Amino acid sequence: PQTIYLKDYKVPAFVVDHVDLRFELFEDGARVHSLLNVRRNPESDSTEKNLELDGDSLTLESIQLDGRTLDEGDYDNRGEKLIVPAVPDQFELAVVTWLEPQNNTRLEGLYKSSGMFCTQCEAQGFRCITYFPDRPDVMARFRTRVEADKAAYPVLLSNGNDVEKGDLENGRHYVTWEDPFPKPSYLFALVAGDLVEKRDSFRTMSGRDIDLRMYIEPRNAEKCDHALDSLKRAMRWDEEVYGREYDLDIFMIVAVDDFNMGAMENKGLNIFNSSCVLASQETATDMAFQRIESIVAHEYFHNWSGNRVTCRDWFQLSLKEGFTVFRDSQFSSDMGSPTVKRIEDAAMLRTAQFAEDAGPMAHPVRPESYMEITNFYTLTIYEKGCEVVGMIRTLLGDEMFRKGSDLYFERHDGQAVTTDDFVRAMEDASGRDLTQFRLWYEQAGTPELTIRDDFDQSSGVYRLSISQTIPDTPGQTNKKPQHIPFALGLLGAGGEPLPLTLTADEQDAPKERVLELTEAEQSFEFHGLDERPVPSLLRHFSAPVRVDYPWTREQLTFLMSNDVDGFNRWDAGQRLAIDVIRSLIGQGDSAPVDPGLIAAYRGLLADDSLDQALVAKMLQLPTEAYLIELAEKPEVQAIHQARERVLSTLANELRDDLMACYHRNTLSGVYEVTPESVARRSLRNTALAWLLHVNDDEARSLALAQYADADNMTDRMGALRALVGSDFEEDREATLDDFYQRFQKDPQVVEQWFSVQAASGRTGSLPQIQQLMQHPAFDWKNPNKIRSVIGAFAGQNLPAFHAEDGSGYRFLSEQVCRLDDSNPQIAARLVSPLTRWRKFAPVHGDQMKAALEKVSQKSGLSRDVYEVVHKSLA
Ligand code: DPP
Ligand code: ZN
Repeated sequence: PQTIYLKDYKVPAFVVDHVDLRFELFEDGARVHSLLNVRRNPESDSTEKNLELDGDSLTLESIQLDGRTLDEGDYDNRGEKLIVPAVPDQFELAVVTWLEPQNNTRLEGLYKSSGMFCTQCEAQGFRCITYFPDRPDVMARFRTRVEADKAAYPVLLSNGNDVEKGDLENGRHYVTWEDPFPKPSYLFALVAGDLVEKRDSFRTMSGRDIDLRMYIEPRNAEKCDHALDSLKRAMRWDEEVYGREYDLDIFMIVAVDDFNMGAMENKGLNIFNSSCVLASQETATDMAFQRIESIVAHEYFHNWSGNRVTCRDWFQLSLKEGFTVFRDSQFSSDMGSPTVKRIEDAAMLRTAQFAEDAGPMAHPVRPESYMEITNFYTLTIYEKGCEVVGMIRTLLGDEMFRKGSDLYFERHDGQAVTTDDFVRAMEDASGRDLTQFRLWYEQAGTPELTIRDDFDQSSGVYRLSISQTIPDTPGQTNKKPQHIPFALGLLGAGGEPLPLTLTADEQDAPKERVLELTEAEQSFEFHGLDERPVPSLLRHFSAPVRVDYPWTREQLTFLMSNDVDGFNRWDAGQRLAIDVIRSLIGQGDSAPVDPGLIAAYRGLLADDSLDQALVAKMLQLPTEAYLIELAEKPEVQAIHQARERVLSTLANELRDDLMACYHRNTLSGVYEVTPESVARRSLRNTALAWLLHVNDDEARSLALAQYADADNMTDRMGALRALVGSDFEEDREATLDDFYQRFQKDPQVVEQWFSVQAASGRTGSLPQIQQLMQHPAFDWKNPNKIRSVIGAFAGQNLPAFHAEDGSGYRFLSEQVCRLDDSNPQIAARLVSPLTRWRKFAPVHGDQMKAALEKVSQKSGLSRDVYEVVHKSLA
């Protein structure tokens, strides 16, 4: 496969002003008639005479230029390009292609999902539909006529407004859609199916009434309210916080079961993976409710950050994704608990994005090259990209940041632009120089801050010395220091926040500051202190960096209960637990657990006056994945055992406190997804899980009762998960059976049933996984089923996946090879746990590498998997 470089970017030689599409949909295939209005691009100085179009897996039926049919000798149709030589400066090109959506297992382009037709065109799916300059900087107006059998496909949708409809011969009908906004082909969408429509409406800030429509299969009719409510909240929020109003008269959401990603922001016609949009109290957990709210908002926000202003090329993907993730996390934060949202985002980033940034696929937020763009829909582009936007806001302040985003939207509306254009708008609006800050887009790798301090009693000066380094990553060495906003506070012995006085004569200094790190080594002095303070470093996780500071356990315990920054209270608890777990690695099953940790957790459990949402987060022990990420040459079983030792000790020692916590947080009344009730359910279910982890008999009865009586999925799943984590084998099996019987008709719940088993050590051994894959509900063609069994096993059931006989690795490589032929995009995601073989101790690493080599030897390997495997072995 070929590598594509950012430095080779050229503006397109031709532009397309208008696209007229006609889809004839049949059971054995689809015929696509496309009519393109093409003209030479005045902004290009290219003298290129030939028109180059992209095409993938298409059968070309005919091609006409200005009405003249071209013969095979008149054009060149090789591989993934169709070249029409010596075209005029302006012309019409009519192309007819034939495709087989019913056999499309890649789920890119036009395909079928439970009987309906749907599309996925980002990043390069449109070329699987017709020949087209399939690149985001070619923006055209689309008119789309969809024709299909009326009984089987009563609903026919595409982007924009429906402008015409009618009946055809042979029981067929058609609807024509027109999208007034020029858009790149990746935002094209089409849906045809037997769907139920749910309607709602929204009045915009300028008083326009927007028709909101959700299309679902009839069995899902009762699972739309949450998405529609979330959508309305997002629409209102984007008006209030960013001044962005919706621009079409209709906004549509469609749910499909077979989908490679979470959702897609097609103009006016968002298509969602069912698992990211459908919810009811009985079938979706609190986490799912929150995830749906944020994904619905994310896709909606793309209408401005992505669609109205789009990307010039795919190297700029974070322009829309980083910014839109930032916007959706601000939104979630405003809808719920800001501290909890920050904790969740930071935990994910530190566990998974830091790992990516330290691995063979590490790449900058704006990559320089790729082989297969779908491999770059990564945590770095999305989550680190979001952090980068967040740091700009921290540096500029809220008001300037809003001015910057207004300028960005105004200046670039209708354009395809770069991350640099985004930064420039922020600079121009605020007057700040972000030259050095741009390195965040250019350099891969996670900056590491080493922080040391000293206190001079006689002068009352406390000095912090901070040095930053950025590790080498593939293709990048000797990196320059980055511009890092570093928020901090200092605490006195009684826990009181102290003023941060930077010069001896400063009056009324603030109690929190954002220091700006720009050099490899810097130091800061704080004056007027009577005693050595306890530093609260990198508050709110103000930059995506690692911090090395020699905290003592006493300091961490102190910060856990005294810091005014909720995020750092949580972080101190995590660091304390990590320190204790690490010290137990390899120490056997009777090594004592630091009583300080037990006391700290007891304090958390007992204090009902604390923000319960924060307590719920603080009670979660650091995950195995994060402990592995932090370790050098980790041995997974040893880490697992040390963590288990701490978990069991806490559960045994705190038994009565956990019981009290369980009962105190039993809710009565109607189910609602507020931060308070989510926290209470989370606390209660954590307490239950811990108690069952040590096979507490009373907890077992509580779990069985909770399972049977639950009126919502969070509690039902909480009880099931706790039983699955216990040694009560009969209860576990009986409850799993009951759960399946109850919900077998609901694919989204069956996926949860798969993953709770695949992720657990007691139900997810390799033979059990293989058995789950034989289950009638498992489906090789459905990405959600693959993720919920194979993905959950390799990503969450770490002791089983990392079994020292290498069986987990071999299993994964076999599944990747099998999937590579049918769905390369999912195969390339699935292989990722193996790619970090260099990080692990040889007991793991050697066999992980062997498993990767096995994949690399498969014949006809897809470009997607090839890129990941070869970069990992390089
Ligand atoms: N652009 C899509 C998104 O919203 C891709 N999944 O992230
Ligand atoms: Zn997105």
